[in-house]
Amino acid sequence: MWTNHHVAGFPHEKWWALKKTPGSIRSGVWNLAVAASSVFLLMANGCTKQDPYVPPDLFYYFASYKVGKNPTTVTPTDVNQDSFTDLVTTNMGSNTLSILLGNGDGSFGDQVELNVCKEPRSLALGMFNSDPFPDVVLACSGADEISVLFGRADGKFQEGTRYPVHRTPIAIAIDDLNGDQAPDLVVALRNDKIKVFLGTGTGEFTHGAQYEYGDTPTSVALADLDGDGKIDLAVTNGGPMLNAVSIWMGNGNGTFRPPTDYRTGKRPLAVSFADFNHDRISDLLVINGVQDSFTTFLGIGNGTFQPGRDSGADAGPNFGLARDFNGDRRTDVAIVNLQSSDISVLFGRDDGTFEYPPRNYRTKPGPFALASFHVTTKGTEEPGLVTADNGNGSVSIFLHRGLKTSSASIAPPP
Ligand SMILES: [Ca+2]
Ligand SMILES: [Ca+2]
Ligand SMILES: [Ca+2]
Ligand SMILES: [Ca+2]
Repeated sequence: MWTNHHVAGFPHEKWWALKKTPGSIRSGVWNLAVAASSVFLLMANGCTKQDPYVPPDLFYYFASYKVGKNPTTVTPTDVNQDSFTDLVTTNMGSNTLSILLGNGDGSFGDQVELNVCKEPRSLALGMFNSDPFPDVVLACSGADEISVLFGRADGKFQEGTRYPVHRTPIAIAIDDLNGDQAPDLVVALRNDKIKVFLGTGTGEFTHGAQYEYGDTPTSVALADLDGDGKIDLAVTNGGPMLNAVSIWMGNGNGTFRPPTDYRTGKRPLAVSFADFNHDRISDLLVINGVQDSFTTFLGIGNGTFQPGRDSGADAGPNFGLARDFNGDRRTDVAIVNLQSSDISVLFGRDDGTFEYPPRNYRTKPGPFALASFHVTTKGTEEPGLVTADNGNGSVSIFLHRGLKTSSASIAPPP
């Protein structure tokens, strides 16, 4: 059992202990990675000496903004359609959403805090009705329901219908599962169930299939993995019986075929899709909450995956995302580490492995979730990062220094 509140008291010494005693058992993944990169350097260099790998320093801390208590997610979107990116957080400890309207320069206005359902644990955005304002659906883990909110022109949300689920919804994802252009929902319930809701296109949902499977689902993601036009599903099962990511192939009508499990690290908490090896086939990024690792799975293209490869993060990784941060066209990852209170940025090698060491950025206490965002929705400037600081009731903005600087700093010597 674990909850999302117990983050403030985690020791910060863990990372230092790891550095001082590199032989400790907990740093196994790290040591492997260090050993592997040393071998790589030896092989690459022959007899010549080369400086150890230094990860580029791409981001800088910009500002923090107050939100509700114990934020668990942060989602960039343009709430009021003014072309500046805004932020929405779910605050489990205060049963609220916080909406921060963007100023278009990386700064945000003060939060507007809205009372919502009990313990909003996660959020998905979609266009549920016919107006141009993004709508929200919440997995309300304290109320055994999902709650729909409709976006409005003033940047607030109007409460829609709540739908009961049985029970403890923990994660939610949106896509059109049955091809009728109306967004549908997949909800992971902590008591080993996956529940589908089908959208009507007018903002309402009907109850769809429910599957009993797995062990303590923790996250869901939707994408078409085999290119048949039917949306497929990935679910992390964080319970000790499974420690796996389950892949469910979609039938295109709101139902899924029985899943295939792929072994992850211990207690997988978050799954997302990325392309780590540049072959245009979806790969998986899974963040593991125990033993400080994350796992990448390279996709084969038919909805199946190669066995996962573990890489090390800092202490207590909780959530991650994949992007090309340094502009070398290789997909990198950024991970928030709940216990060590930092972001780790790891630079990809185009094969699902990463350069070591990562570049770490200190955050406020207990960073729980992370998103990348553009300051405006139309601009082409470099993405910033935003963390939901669970232990601090804030979001924090990290801005990108810009690719010109970073590519100069990583250019080989003449
Ligand atoms: Ca649909
Ligand atoms: Ca498919
Ligand atoms: Ca790929
Ligand atoms: Ca890259």
